[in-house]
Amino acid sequence: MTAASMRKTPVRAVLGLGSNIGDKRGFLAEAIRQIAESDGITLVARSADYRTAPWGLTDQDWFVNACILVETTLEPSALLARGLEIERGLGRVRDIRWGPRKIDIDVLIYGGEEIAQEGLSVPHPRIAERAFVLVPLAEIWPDAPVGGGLTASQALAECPDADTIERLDDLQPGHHV
Ligand code: GSY
Repeated sequence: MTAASMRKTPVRAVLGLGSNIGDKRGFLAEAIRQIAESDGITLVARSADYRTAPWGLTDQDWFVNACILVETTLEPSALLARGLEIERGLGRVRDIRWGPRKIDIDVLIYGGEEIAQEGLSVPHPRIAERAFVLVPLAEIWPDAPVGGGLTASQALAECPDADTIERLDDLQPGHHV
């Protein structure tokens, strides 16, 4: 880690995770474990896992989605790079846009900052229209700033497909969906 990729004061950030191939909940759990063990990242809160209908390309398997709240001294680009590294390690192949994936790790929120860099827009521009993000996010941080002056719970109240999101039971040892 270079000094240029670090901040002195930790920033609250939210990462969104999703998977719709294979052991979906296992991929999420392993990704969260690796994020929590990363230098410069402390896990603060984890949402439940949610079963969600595919958005974008609808002719694909359902997803498991979750959000985590972290405190991080990594700069946004370094946080994104760490997520991509974990995705690659778990075997994600980026081929079809909006297509099936073993694991997806998005930087959704980074403090109250607005960031527009190559490959990184924060707050993520489509949070407010995606119930699969808003439901887990509002569970762990209802007042999260999701852009447009809205909080997660305010955006969720306006989100038409919020009732299609199904909370999954806490995992038992050896239990897979
Ligand atoms: O942007 C994340 C990947 N993704 C998802 C997802 O995570 N969940 C659901 N339900 N649909 C999705 N479509 C895409 S693309």
